[in-house]
This record gives sequence, C-alpha cells and structure tokens, in this order.
Amino acid sequence: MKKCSRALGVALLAVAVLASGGFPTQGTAQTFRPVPAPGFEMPFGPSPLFAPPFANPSNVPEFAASAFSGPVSMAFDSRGRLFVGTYPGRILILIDNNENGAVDEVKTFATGVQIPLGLEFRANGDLFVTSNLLGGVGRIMRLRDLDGDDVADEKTIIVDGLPSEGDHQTDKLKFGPDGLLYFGQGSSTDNGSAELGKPVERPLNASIVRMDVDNPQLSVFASGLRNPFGMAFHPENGQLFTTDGGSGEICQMPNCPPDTSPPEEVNWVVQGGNYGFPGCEGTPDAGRAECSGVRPPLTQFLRHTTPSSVTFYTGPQAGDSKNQMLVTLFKRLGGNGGDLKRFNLTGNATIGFQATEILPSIADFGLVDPGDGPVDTAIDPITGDIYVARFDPVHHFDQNEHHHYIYRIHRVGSDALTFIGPVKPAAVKAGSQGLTISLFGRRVKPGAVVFDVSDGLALATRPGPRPFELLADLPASALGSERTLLLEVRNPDGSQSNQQTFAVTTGDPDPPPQVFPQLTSMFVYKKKRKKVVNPLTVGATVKKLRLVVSGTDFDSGAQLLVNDIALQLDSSTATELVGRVTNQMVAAAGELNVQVKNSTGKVSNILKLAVSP
Ligand SMILES: [Ca+2]
Ligand SMILES: [Ca+2]
Ligand SMILES: [Ca+2]
Repeated sequence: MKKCSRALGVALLAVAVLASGGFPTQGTAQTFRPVPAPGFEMPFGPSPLFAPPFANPSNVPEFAASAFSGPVSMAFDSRGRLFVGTYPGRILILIDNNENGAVDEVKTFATGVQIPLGLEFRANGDLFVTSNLLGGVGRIMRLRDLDGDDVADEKTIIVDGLPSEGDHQTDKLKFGPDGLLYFGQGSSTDNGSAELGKPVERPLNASIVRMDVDNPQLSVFASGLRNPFGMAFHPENGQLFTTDGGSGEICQMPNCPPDTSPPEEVNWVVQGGNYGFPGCEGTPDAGRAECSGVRPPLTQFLRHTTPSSVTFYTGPQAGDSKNQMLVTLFKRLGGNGGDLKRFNLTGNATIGFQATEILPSIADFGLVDPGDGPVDTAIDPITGDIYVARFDPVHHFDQNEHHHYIYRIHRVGSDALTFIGPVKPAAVKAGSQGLTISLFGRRVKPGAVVFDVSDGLALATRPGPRPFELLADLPASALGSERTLLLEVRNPDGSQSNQQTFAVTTGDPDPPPQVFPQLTSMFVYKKKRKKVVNPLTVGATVKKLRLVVSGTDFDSGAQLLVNDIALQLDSSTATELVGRVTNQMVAAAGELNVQVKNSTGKVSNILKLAVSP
C-alpha cells in the first residue's frame, strides 16, 4: 500500500505525503456534509458518508475495489453517455436507464489504460485518453469501438514515451477549435532541481503540448506550467485556460519553517507563452530576472489547494451563468478549497481576461482529508447537469471506506423538465429534399413530438434505434431558403423541452464529422414489408425481394454491400437502407456478409444473412 501510495502521489497531484503517513489517517467516517449553493441541488445520501446516488461504490462496484480504484477523468459522448476513467485503468460507461439520477448500468468500454487522467472524444467518436504507467512514461491512446457493442476493439498508442517518470504526469487532453489535440505535461521536479536519482526537466515537461492526431508531431504550445492538470477551451472565443499547481509540499512535521510556497493558478494560455515555472511562480515580480517575459496568472488560490479541473458552464441550465468558468480544488486546507468554484470571465484575447469569483461556490464537497477531493468536472451536453468526480486515495482505518464518487449537480427544479441535445445533422443546404434528423432527449414523455417552432409544425416523430433517441422528418417545405429553424420537443401533457437550432444554409454546410455507420438489424421481404422472407433460399425469384437494413449514421451516399458488392437501393435514410436482392445472392447456400459503407469510406459492422439450401 505504501508503495502504491507513493507512486500515486508522484503521479497524481502530489498527494504522496497524505497516504504515506504524513497526515493522520481517518479513524472515523467522514461527517462533513456537502453543501450546494442556493439555486442548485446536489443529491447525496445519509451520513456518515453522504454518498451521492449518481455514482458511488454501491452502484459502481469498480469504485469499491480499493483506495485507488476511483474515478479520475470523465467525458460525455455525443449521445450524452458518461465515460469515466478509473485510476487502475478501466474506462467505464455509466448509464442511468430509468432517469432517476442513479447509475443502474455499468459497462466496461476498455481495460488496461493505466492512470487515465484525461478523456476526450473527437467529433468522429474516437475516444482519446492520456495514460500513465505507474512510475513510468506517459502516453496518448486512441480507443475505437468499431462494431458498436460499447467495448473498444481497437486500442492504438498515438504517442508514447512522454516524460512522466518524475513528479508529474501526462494530464488532461482537449481538442482545440483548430482540430489539434492539446495536453498538459507536468514537470519532472517539484521546483526545477532534480532530486538524486530523479529525472531532470526535459523539453516537453512543464508545458502544454499539441499535435495533429492524424500526423502526430509534438510541439510545445506554452511553457512554464508546473502541472497544468485541468484545461478547457472557451466555448465562444476558443481561448485556452489551464490550471497550474505550484511547487512545495505541505509540512506536517513539528516546528515547520514558514511556508513560502507559491500560490496555485488558473492561466489564460497563449501560444509561446511562458507561465513562470520554475523560477517565477505566482504573480511575476518585475524586479527579478527570472520573471522577464513571464505572463501573470488569471487568478490564484491558496498554496497547496491543487486546482484539478477548469470547465465552462454550458448547456440549457446555465442561463445567465452561461460560460462562467468552473474550477475544482482537490484539497481543502484551513477552510479553503475542496469545492467547485465559479468565476465571471470578462475581456477578450486582445485586451486580456479578468476572472471574478462568484460566492458561494456551486458546491462544497465537505472534505475532511486534504488528499480526497474533486478531480474532474464534465457538463452533460443534453441537460447541462454538472458532474464532478471525487477521488479518495487516502488510507482510511476502515478499508471499505472510499469516497470514490460522482456528484450530479443541477438547478433546483430542473429534474422535472424535458431536455434535448443538439440535432444531427446540424445543417442542410437550402433547397434540399426533406430529411430525417436525430436528437437525444432526457425525460421525454411517451407520445412526444419534435416541433418545428419556426413554422408551427409538428414533425413526424418516432423513437430512434438507440436509447433516448428521437427521429423526426423535416419536410422539404421547411428547407427552401436560408434560415435557422428552432426545434423543441412537446410532450402530450403540454410541457416542452429547451430549444435547439437547425441551420438551412446557402452554401454547403460544414462537412459532417467522419462517423462510422452501424448496423443493428435486417430482414428480407417480398413485395410488401409485412411479408417477411425468412430464411432466404437458394434459387429464389429475386424480382420482388428487398433487403432492409436498420442502424445509425448512414450518410446520404451510403452503400448497402453484400459480400462487398453494392445493391441497387430503393430508398435510403440515415437509419435505413432498402436494397434489391440479386440472383448472385441466392446462387448458393451459406452466409452472406451484409455491411453499410458511407460515402466517406467508413464501413459498418457486418451482419450475416443466411441462405438456406
Ligand atoms: Ca437509475
Ligand atoms: Ca466493440
Ligand atoms: Ca505561473
């Protein structure tokens, strides 16, 4: 345990001293009650542990395994499903099927991704993750689920050998508005000078690094950041903001010398910027040579409180607080930290930015131990609920007590509302034919319809093939000229969701991301859809036979392939293709490979169609 604890401290947030005995371990369970700000709800259970119902060791058994088996990173996919990385290296999908605010299904998407401190989806659905070998190098991996079974079947190391053997590691990662992938790479040392036998600082340490993941050449974007653990791009101006943890450990011995450690920081990070580490942490002192050219922090926190995430508040619940900057502090020391802070951010990239804290914090997690706290924050893209992961590697006397939690924080009353996420596709060229759109909802009631608010038109609506998905048909009459349509969902009881937009453009809309089509089912019919032919037989008369395949993300040029040969199509939508059965298909008994290929070249999983003698 001690060895693990030390390695954890080295790898993550420098909490080594906690678990290895510098602090008193907790003999009794936590008794401090979490507190949300007025106007927010943060459900949690009874004392002594105040576990949040959304995710805790009772409904996410992985979290109960050990002091280190908690969540360290989170990301939502485009369907609004929460992916969570655990310290030992599992990527879980946490699902709340009955929408009661508690996870009731846990899927294991991937294993063997050690210390996955960052998770990020690319627009095409690929999942990127930073991973750190215990006491070893850092790497960036790409995980793909090619057959749609929610298990990654392709794991590719995109970058290996990152300098993570020292005090800090490869941190979170985010795609920028330029399509490049940015990640934080912490320092090897505490304060710039290597201890005996420890690695010195190397060119990528203490910096923000970026690359094109399709052609991974690394370049340093900004430097002088000791451990830029949290990062986020502003949703409107696209500027980069990162946290930074200052040097120095907390002294827990008797007769400590005065603590002169620098403060903790959030920085507005620009290309080529120097943020001070190691010679000039905190507010630069113009009189010191080491501070020449160093950019000052955007905001600062009490030393050692360890900022662990920065996130912008987006989504339908944000309201007047839209794009406020949210920051978690991992540690609570002297009544400071262990909370989810929020800031108004003013200014712009020309004149600079100013951050003003709004009190009280959105949530105070009621921490006792200064090595047990929030490590990541993510916003549900459909509801705007705020999720905060708490990781508790502190050694407790009760071996079963681990505050490995994910809190769900939301506006008071919002659990009674219906929400919808972004519409796919998001745009079409004016003059197009009618098309089917897809959206994911929360708390959509049976019989609800997608409503075109701009035209006062209820759209033909049906459930999609995936949970919480609705499909609706936009008629050509709505797509005649350039404009932005407002769409919402209306429930039979008269309640309605938030609104989303759909753009009718004069030029070609932005090219869609490179999605992979997925096949879920198929059947063959003769003349009428209800006359299902099962099985297909050798030598059948094919003239009136049609093969119907259902699935998702078929693009407008999608082909229906049988043994790699495209069928002539009778009809085509994003979720269904109907093709004409050929003589070749019934020439011999056996199995046919059925697959969908998008115009982008991306192919689906394969379903087998039997041909009986
Ligand atoms: Ca549930
Ligand atoms: Ca798979
Ligand atoms: Ca700094």
